[in-house]
Amino acid sequence: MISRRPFLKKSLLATVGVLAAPWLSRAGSKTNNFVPGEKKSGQPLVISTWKHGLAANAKAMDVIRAGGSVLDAVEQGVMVTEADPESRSVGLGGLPDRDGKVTLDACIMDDQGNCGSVCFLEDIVHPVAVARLVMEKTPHVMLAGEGALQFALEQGFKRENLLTEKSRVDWEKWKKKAKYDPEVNIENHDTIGMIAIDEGGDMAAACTTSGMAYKLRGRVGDSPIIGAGLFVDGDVGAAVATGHGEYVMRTLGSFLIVELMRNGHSPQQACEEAVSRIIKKYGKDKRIQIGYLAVNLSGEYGAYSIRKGFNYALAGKDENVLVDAGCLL
Ligand code: SD4
Repeated sequence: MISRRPFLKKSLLATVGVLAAPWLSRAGSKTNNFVPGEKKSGQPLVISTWKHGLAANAKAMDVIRAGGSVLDAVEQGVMVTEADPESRSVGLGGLPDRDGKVTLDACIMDDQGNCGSVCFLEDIVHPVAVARLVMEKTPHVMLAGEGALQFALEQGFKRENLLTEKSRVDWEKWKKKAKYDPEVNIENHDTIGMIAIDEGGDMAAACTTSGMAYKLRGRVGDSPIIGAGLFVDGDVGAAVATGHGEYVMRTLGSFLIVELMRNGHSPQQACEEAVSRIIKKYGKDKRIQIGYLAVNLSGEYGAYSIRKGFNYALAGKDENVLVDAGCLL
């Protein structure tokens, strides 16, 4: 059996009874138990960032249990978070930019290398669904701003005001000082990145966010950038990111993790290495937080962040639990 000790040393299992779940033993392995290109997950697994991932995972797992594809699962899973006005960093109710506009970034990718993305999109509750149509109905990967909105409207999406009263009031309060001071470690207040793998080893991932609160107008983060906020390679596995996107973009974090797994790292080791590289390069003194999740073709997974506070939702066939990730600092 794969040893769990390195993982357990650094992380707390947040729910009683989790240790009984056999699929959890696939966490934190320091050995890589997959052969590139060989699919052998055996059992479905859905993993996603932060507490809001619990509801999203539940939906994704319903889709998989009903025989749906992993692509449908991740899309419909993260749409739960996009539609929830209480998730203040995703979709409806997301905190706005400095000018009071909610602007959304999202992407989706399957294990055949197909991917679609939208960024700086306004007035559409489900950017991930638009991203999927970019992937399926256009020869492009990414649409931005006005063009993305135009495409969404052409595809039948409806325009909606995404700035809820709660987010408007918070923005008005913020404007009094107008200090740009991103906080990314607040539960239920961050990007959702999700990876799903089914029994046959098919894999897909999605990522969706309103980005850093009170960002400069026009700012786009890592979340819609294929290779930064998310990456899937059908021969290896997948990774997703959350946190200060500028550092994920500077290090192309998700692509890096997948390449590390290709070269022999376990998902846990790969997440740890990607986090250490950020700290080596950009220093410990900044208030940056990044969290990564990764899954390989065998359904082994890893999670790691720069500092304390990052948690993730993990669902197997019968369980769906919140777990605190290990961290470097
Ligand atoms: C961004 N990565 O726009 C996103 C924000 C986020 O946790 O994930 N916060 O930079």
